[in-house]
Amino acid sequence: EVQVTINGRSFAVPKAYSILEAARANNIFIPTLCAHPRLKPIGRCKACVVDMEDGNLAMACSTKVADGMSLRTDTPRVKAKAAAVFRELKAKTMPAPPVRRLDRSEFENTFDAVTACDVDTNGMITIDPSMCVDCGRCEAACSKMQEMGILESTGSGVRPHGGLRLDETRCIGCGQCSSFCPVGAISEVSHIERLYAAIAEGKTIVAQTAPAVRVAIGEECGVAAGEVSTGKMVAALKALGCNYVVDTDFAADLTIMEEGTELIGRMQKKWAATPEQAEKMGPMFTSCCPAWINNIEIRFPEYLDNLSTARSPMMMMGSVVKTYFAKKMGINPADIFHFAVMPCTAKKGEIDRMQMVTGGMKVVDAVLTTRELGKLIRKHHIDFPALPNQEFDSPIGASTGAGRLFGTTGGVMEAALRTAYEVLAGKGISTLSYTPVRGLAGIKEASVEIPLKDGPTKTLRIAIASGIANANVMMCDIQAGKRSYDFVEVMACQGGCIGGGGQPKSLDPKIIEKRQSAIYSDDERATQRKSHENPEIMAIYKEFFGEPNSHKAHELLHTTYSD
Ligand code: HC1
Ligand code: SF4
Repeated sequence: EVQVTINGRSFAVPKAYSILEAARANNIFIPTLCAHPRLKPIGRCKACVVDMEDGNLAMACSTKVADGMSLRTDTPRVKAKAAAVFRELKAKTMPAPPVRRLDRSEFENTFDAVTACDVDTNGMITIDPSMCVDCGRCEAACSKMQEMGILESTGSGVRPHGGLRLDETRCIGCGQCSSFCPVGAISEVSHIERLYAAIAEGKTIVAQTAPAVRVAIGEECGVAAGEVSTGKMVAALKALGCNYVVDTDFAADLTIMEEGTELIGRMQKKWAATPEQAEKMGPMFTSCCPAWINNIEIRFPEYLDNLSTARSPMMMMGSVVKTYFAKKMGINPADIFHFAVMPCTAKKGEIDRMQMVTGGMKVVDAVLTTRELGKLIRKHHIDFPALPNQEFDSPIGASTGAGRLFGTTGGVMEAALRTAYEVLAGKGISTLSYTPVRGLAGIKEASVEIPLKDGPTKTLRIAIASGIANANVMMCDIQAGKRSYDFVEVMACQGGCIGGGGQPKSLDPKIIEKRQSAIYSDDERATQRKSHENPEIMAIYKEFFGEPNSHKAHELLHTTYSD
């Protein structure tokens, strides 16, 4: 017999044993595929690697034990290697997911055992260290660009800092790590299977598409960067099996009506208050970016009352699809599968927030990123550039230039000003393209003079932050009394949603500028450029909501936050 130490525990085993036999005799799991106790070692699958004391890896099936040998079967690189072997084999041999059966194969059981503990997720992004090549990009995106510091490169695959699981960290789900990963080791949590399942169940499929998707989806399927592909995107979604495609931009216009009314209400109180009281009230923050909401809940909970109560356009659209739209179309809301195509990974978490359950229902059933839609278009061999343009479906498919602007940093502010100024001043803002809020600076500020129609001229102090690092700098300054505003727009990704963590991966250094120019040109092309002029918005208030901020609007279009 010889003495071997496995994972810090010492065992006496026959000297003719392999490491694998020694481990099995002592109930220590080493994943294998080609090895079989009644066959001589084959040594082909290479899933059984173990970490030797000298730093080398050895194959447990074909390495004999030796007296005093010490090894580990539980290190990250060993687990990652086994998971990688099984994933590769599965990809090669079983392109479709194996059907769940009672008599699961040995391969399936071992596959689950080696991969389940390995993949880490918080419902928005997922990390598979076995695919990681340690390039360091995700860590740089998270720690240097976003200044979140969630991830670390360990030399044997990326992991959250401090040995935490992802959902124990302060990750906000922005997904920037996934958009920079060159191998897919960090990716969005896929919702493609949800869509396939709903189609198979015969549900009525309703898609909505975010403002930033139409200026980027082309990059995934053979169209030049900076082109607006709205009509082709709608056509592609119909070709993929959607019964209806409606426009998140319509809901962005709806957001302006709700959030703009809320802002006017807050400002009227602020302007009537003493300067000290007004200062104490602080700014109103926009609430459409879910990674920003996660951030304020985690890091600045004392400002939760300063968040607009308006749900994001995506969630407003969900409520509208399962109430107003379902009724108009004569469809039982329970038979609708409603998914959103978003440039964002955090949106996958937003749909699961308990505050979003409306009438006992989840209003958005799945979120596909722009990248996932690109994958589907390619997988189904849809010739995207050749598709004829198709229109969004009425009565929730019309948008104004203001709604379209939401896709870029500064866009929500610009859209809100177009409407709020007009309501307060009784006449339109002099320039529709309001340049102080345009461009890609991380923090932008302006003071807007508003001659009130029934009183003096008032000043609205506005600011815009894009990129969560800039937002956090701004927040610390606000806390310290170094900055003071009335209305602040925050988007967690640089450039706003056009630079979202679910957007196409690109090596073009000017990619954000190109997408931003596409958004501005889409605004200029619009027949109406102010949210309150959208005829379908006027109709939905007349027929369904009554007034902005009405009781029904509060129930379906507003929310609360978690502290
Ligand atoms: Fe966005 Fe929004 S603009 S958050 O950036 O308010 O994701 O595009 O859909 O909801 O409209 C994202 C984009 C998106 C919402 C809108
Ligand atoms: Fe960091 Fe954002 Fe990735 Fe979370 S999602 S790990 S915050 S880059």
